[in-house]
Amino acid sequence: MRAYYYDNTDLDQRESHDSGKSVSLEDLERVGVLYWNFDGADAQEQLDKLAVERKYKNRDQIVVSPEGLGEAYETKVKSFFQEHLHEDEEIRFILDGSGFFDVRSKNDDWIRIAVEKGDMLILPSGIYHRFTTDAKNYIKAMRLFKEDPVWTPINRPDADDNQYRQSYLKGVSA
Ligand code: KMT
Ligand code: NI
Repeated sequence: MRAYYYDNTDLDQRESHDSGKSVSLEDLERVGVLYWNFDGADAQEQLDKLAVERKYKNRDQIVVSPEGLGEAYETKVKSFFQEHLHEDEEIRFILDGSGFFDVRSKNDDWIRIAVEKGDMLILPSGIYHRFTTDAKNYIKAMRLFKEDPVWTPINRPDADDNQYRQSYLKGVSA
């Protein structure tokens, strides 16, 4: 994992867009984003332990690639990249491949989080974010959730008055 400020050029979303300005784990924590790296022989065990601690009872797997999604691939990639939030955490464990999660900083700039195999990422409910594959066009991820999966994205600015947005903003300004 590497996190950095997005460079805001007009290049394709799948390019790295690395401004050269790094973002630390502490900076990520300040906006409510949690990160772990689970690798080695006990990666699965580490993941299962976290899932128990945080009460993530359900999980599934998704492959985002032209092979995995067929003709829907380009449309899916575009829709994942629409700025949105959820009323639940977005919890992803990267099983293979790579991609980019972008989250908004406190100053409303984009922070790009480049993820690869072994990366475990939790985005808090109420944070504006988006996702894209990178130029390799392949990522396989486990999606975890507490109860039944609810993937409903609420796009910006429709979610500005949402109660989860409001409590997220209170939490990060505290
Ligand atoms: C999401 O919600 O943006 C996704 O699930 C993207 C694929 S997971 C790497
Ligand atoms: Ni999302």
